[in-house]
Amino acid sequence: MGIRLVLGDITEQRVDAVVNAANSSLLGGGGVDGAIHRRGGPEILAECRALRAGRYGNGLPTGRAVATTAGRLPARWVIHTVGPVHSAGHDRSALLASCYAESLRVADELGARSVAFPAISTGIYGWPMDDGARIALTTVRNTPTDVRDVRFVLFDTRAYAVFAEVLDGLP
Ligand code: AR6
Repeated sequence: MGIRLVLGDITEQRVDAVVNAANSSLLGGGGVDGAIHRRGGPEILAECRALRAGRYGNGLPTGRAVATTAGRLPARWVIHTVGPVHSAGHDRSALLASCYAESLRVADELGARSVAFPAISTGIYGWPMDDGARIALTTVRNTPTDVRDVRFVLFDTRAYAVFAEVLDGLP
């Protein structure tokens, strides 16, 4: 599997699946989530509402992932996952790792071969970028998957630089 870093906007990626840094309501929010629903249009939200009416009546648990189609985005699917809110007192790293592993598992179920990830939890959920990058890159590198092309889409040059440094240091 190839891992690439891209500076840009996740909603513009021409990949099979883009991953959304959602919240457990699945009903939208700010950041990546807001951008995906804004650019993707109302079909995505309609599918999210159907998931809430069915399988995820209590919301999507933190660390889990579920797919919808991608509306007007260039991607075919959106894989929604819920990152943990960063906490200084509790180590929630396993939940953040689970977001990446579960998203790849869902991508495999869909038959997706290319997936774009944002830096989950590093915005509104407050995760430090360097630790978020380490968890993201090591989890993706170590998760068995049929996905051939994983792209991390970083929104600014600082995030890009942090991911590049961590990727360079991986064994
Ligand atoms: N493309 C790529 N990266 C982006 C984009 C974009 N269009 N927009 C922001 N980022 P965040 P979280 C970066 O806050 O921390 C929402 O309200 C951003 O700079 O989107 O997991 C949800 O509904 C940061 O580095 O996600 C949840 O309530 C990273 O993407 C909550 O925010 C993630 O930032 C989730 O918070």
